[in-house]
Amino acid sequence: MKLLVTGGAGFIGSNFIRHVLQAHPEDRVVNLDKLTYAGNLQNLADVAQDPRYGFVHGDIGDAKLVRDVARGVDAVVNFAAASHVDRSLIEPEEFLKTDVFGVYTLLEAVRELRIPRLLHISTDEVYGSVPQGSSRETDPLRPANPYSASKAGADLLVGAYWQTYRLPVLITRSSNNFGPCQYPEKVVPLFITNALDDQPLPLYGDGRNVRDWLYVLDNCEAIDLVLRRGAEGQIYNIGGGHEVENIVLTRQILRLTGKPETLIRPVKDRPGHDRRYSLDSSKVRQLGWRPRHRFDGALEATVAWYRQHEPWWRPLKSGEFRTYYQQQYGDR
Ligand code: NAD
Ligand code: TDX
Repeated sequence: MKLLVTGGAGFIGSNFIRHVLQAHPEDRVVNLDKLTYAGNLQNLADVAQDPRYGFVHGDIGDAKLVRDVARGVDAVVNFAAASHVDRSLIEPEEFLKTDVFGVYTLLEAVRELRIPRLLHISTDEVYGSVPQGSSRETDPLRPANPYSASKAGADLLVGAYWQTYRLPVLITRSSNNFGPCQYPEKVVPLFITNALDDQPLPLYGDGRNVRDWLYVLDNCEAIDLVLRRGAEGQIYNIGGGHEVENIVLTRQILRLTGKPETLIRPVKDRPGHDRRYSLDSSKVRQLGWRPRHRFDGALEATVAWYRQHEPWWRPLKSGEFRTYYQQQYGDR
């Protein structure tokens, strides 16, 4: 297959490109990425010279460029997004531009060029907070922040292109990912790198919000399966099946980094903070997927990765990032 992967220089996209090149020696991948603060070509340094891989710098909202790079591919896999909830509370515009309008631009290119498949990567956040039970693909969307509302908008648009034009689209909605190359603004790498630096771990609210954790390599396998075996017009939930309160996760990170619980700093809650996400993944399991990594081992491997890759994350921890956090919550 010849794939156009968009947003492939970010966390999940870069892990996915590496997975595809390893698992499918006959495949070729073009990576179109805007290289926002979250995009990092170092994530793909090990495949940069692979003749099956190519990189194009650009925006998924650039209709002409998208048509140029998409021409002749067998499938588009879209990871490109503004992806951090806290940033969407302060600067929603970028989220609407990329996560909604960018997806529209991709849909139009796929329609015009008659590309055989578009897999759009979405999120469990579109279902909103789930007090009990687990979300199924047919459940209503109740997004509660500008990030999840933008992602929900794109999902509805993708669904509309299926209904209206029978465009060959698929969607995956995964739960919270963790693993190598995740930008240290998301809770797992933020808390690991803060702990390694003996810095406080800012735990929002009462620390009892629940997330369902999925190791990024398991997500990549599921996405790959849906890409090759999924049915057109369908949505597939991909949940890790490991639901924990943030305080439990935080203590586990402190144990793995060998740091004291006195580093935990309760701070003001995130506005509109969804209490719990939970996915029913039986549909993707019926395709033959299940997570291969146990949570404890995967978190340990993730901590080891950040220990061993300080030159990767150290430059990302200075300047803009701290200002951003402080801008929002101050020191408390
Ligand atoms: P990320 O922020 O690490 O990476 C996003 C990538 O997209 C970056 O490389 C960035 O440069 C690129 N990008 C941003 N705007 C672009 C644009 N306009 N044109 C081209 N490239 C652009 O994000 P991630 O965590 O890897 O998430 C990837 C996808 O998975 C997103 O769609 C996100 O909504 C979804 N998702 C993430 C998680 C998670 O836990 N991280 C969970 C569920 C779903
Ligand atoms: O400093 C923090 N303190 C804290 O308590 C941060 C950054 C987060 N948290 C809490 C908020 C959440 O309950 O930890 C939990 C996880 O937060 P994030 O890492 O920001 O992830 P979340 O908001 O759950 O969204 C993530 O999962 C779904 C990704 O960022 C999205 O891209 C994905 O769609």
